[in-house]
Amino acid sequence: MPVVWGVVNVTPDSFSDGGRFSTTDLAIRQGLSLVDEGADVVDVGGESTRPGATRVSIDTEMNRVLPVVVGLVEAGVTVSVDTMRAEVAREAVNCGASIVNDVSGGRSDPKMHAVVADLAVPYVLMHWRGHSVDMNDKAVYRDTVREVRREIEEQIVMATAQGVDPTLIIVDPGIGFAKEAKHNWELLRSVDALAGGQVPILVGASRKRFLGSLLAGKDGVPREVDARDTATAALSALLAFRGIWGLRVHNVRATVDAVSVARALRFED
Ligand code: PMM
Repeated sequence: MPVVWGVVNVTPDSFSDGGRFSTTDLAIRQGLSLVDEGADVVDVGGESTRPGATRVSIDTEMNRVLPVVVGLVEAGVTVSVDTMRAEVAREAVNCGASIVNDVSGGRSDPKMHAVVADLAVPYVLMHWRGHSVDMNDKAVYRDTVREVRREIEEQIVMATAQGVDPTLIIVDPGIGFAKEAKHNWELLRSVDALAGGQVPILVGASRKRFLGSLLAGKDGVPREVDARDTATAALSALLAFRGIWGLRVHNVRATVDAVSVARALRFED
């Protein structure tokens, strides 16, 4: 059954929880409560990747992320650092983070793969086509699954050429990153085909825009962000049933419950 990653965004502007956990104390408390709810990993990020977002400085990102990593690691939590910057990844791992989650798959910072190779920690390599400021313009595919798979494979080749241990790579289809709703659904339908069946696959669909439009009212207005947790949990159950490796979510309790349902249905005991 999948590992469940709980999200802590130490940002004022993330789409799903922006501003709620923007101080160190609040963010640490949120991480601990996600662990209480059953999170296996807490993913700490200091840079919003919502469509249209502009980048923050490396100092701002470090100042947001590192104290939260330290606090959670001290409490015994398994921490992943959600960053596109090699230096932030390095510092976070030095502070005790044990996984690097790079939404750019190494496309944003040319030093990332070499640093991850040096750190020798698990590395989430996500499908990504460009920074948030104009990523929606890059949501153009003729054959979504084939193109995403090919672009992921290219990044895996680059990462391993830099010394990243292939057995430490976790692949992520990058739901919502340079993708419209139909692309997200195509990828979710074929998620097992994305990395040749051998590599662990993490999915981060929680509360994303395509769920808002799926659940739009009769007036066409998308469902608001924090009313998308039931749909997120339904997707968690279905992906767990199909054998996904990991689920990255905001509402951990709902996904842990969903995973329990999938487990009971799939296995007899
Ligand atoms: N999505 C967001 C941020 N980080 N990391 C991974 N591996 N996969 C994702 O889909 C992903 C991510 C988008 O914003 P959020 O933190 O509010 O979910």
